[in-house]
Amino acid sequence: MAGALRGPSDYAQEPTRHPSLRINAKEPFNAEATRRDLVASYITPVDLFLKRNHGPIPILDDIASYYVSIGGLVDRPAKLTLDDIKRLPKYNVTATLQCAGNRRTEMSKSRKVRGVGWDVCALGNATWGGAKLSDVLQLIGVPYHTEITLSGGKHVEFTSVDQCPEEKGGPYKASIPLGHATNPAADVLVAYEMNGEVLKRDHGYPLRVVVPGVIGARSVKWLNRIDIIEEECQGFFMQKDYKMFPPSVDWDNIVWSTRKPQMDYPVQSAICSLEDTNAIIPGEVTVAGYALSGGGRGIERVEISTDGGRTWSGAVRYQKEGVPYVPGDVTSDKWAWVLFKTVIDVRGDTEIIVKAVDSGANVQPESVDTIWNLRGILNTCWHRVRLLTIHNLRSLL
Ligand SMILES: Nc1nc2c(c(=O)[nH]1)N[C@H]1C(S)=C(S)[C@@H](COP(=O)(O)O)O[C@H]1N2
Ligand SMILES: [Mo]
Repeated sequence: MAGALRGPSDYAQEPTRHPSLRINAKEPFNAEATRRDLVASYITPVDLFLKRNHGPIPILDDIASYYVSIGGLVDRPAKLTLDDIKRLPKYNVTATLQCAGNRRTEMSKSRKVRGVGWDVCALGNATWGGAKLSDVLQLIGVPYHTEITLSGGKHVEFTSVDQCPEEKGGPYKASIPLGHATNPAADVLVAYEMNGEVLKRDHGYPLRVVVPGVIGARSVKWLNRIDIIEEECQGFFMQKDYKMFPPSVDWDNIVWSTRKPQMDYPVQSAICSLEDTNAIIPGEVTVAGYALSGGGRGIERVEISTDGGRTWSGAVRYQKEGVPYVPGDVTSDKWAWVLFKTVIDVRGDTEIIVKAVDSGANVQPESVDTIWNLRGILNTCWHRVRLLTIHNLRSLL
């Protein structure tokens, strides 16, 4: 079966999806939760979790003959079945997966960008169950904390089975540095569970990679191969996509090779209890949403402004009920978002702004123009929503 493993070439056998999802593209299927659904719980239900695809969803249900081939620059190439992976120590890692295209629609309003439009919900927070990639690689003779192998391997490439137009019908691929892959503390998983259930087809059944703290594009679903390679993966999604260019670069002057593939995501936050524009009755308004950063950095502060950013007040951050959130503490989920909440008193028309500060003291940029890029990735500018008061509504009720 492996080697010849290939997903379908059309969309005749897609899984069923939750009706409340906001669909941004049907084929390939790209959908996000509504804002309120997304922050209703710390752990995102699988049904409401971001679905981000570049081709039809593979069907790999012949588990008896399924295996992952591990090869490239290694002394002991191997074929690992699902059971082989499950025999390794199992870890449950709560990590937020965020697509680099999150908030692209908003960036496109400043100046047009190319790519699937996303509101602020192209992410989700799940507890992933699986083996550590560092243990999988150790099994085939690559020790922990290896930056380079004797045969010159410096990157770990993940290859899927889906047919992506960008790869001319070939599979989705990505790589991460070998030092990252072999660092047990980086918690990179070869996952077979999501929120305690068998991984769903939409999310990579039977096996996917989860690279915590890194843009979603590197967490390859429907894993077919793992290869130790010399240079980073040359696939489309590493070399011709998911790179951050400055606003001066456009389609007529882009030189893709001048940038590295994006890995960590920067600090981000968004308000999810309100839409972009809201009609409200003057009084108390709940401002709630999420904040997260990449690279395992925690969230130091989440702040709200109602005067255009002149003054800010802190919002309460939380992950688990009854446990105070302390960034960097063992009680906190290092790779996961924090939710925030605050109540403000609104008298008249108001713009509410949120921004977060991570534990590296990184802040979100004020304006989208300074980070505009032609692919519309990593829109992390201050998130703003507008409240328009309906002054007379109360007397009508
Ligand atoms: N095989 C494969 N893996 C993939 C993709 C894909 O299209 N094919 N999309 C990537 C992108 S861009 C993102 S953001 C995440 C989304 O994962 P999810 O659909 O489980 O939320 O998967 C990544 N892994
Ligand atoms: Mo993505």
